[in-house]
Amino acid sequence: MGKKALFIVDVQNDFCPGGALPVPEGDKVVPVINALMPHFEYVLASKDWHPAQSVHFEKWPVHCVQNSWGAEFKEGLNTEKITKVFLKGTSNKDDGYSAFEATNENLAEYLRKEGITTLYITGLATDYCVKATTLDALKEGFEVYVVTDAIKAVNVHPNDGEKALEEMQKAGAKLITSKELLS
Ligand code: VGL
Ligand code: ZN
Repeated sequence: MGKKALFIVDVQNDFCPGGALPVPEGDKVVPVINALMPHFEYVLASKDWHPAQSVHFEKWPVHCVQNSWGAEFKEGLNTEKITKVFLKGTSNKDDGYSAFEATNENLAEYLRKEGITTLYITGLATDYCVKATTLDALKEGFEVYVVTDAIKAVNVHPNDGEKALEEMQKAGAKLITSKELLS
């Protein structure tokens, strides 16, 4: 049987209140994700990891610049449990929303090498990097559960988060709550 991994998308200071591109209630995912960690052998994370200048910053305020405070994991996240970090958004020529576009290590290859077939996706933001990572995971043939109380949306438009969830489900993602996952 395939192995499962907890995947934490972009839980970084800049995406939380007080950061450069705050996701409303972005910090609320931290205790939920921390509670899930002990139940997984593999706890993988991505970081939005932009060069100081990027076309990405024509759409968004400057955020998650490589090696800056804003790009660090959100305070309180149990980072000692994280077994591997995938850096994405590293090109100055595209957005690089998906963790499958990580450049320090190829995520799909890593998962296959470890025999991981199922991802439980958490983090920020539902309507951008969580969505892009989920859709790419499905395209690559992985089974995907999105943990609905462990994600938060930017909601540039009010229903973007809900629409993103529908889109992920249509593409084959399953929705689960952390309570269901822990029971
Ligand atoms: C993200 C907007 C810009 C995300 C990253 O992590 O969802 N959103 N860069
Ligand atoms: Zn970004």
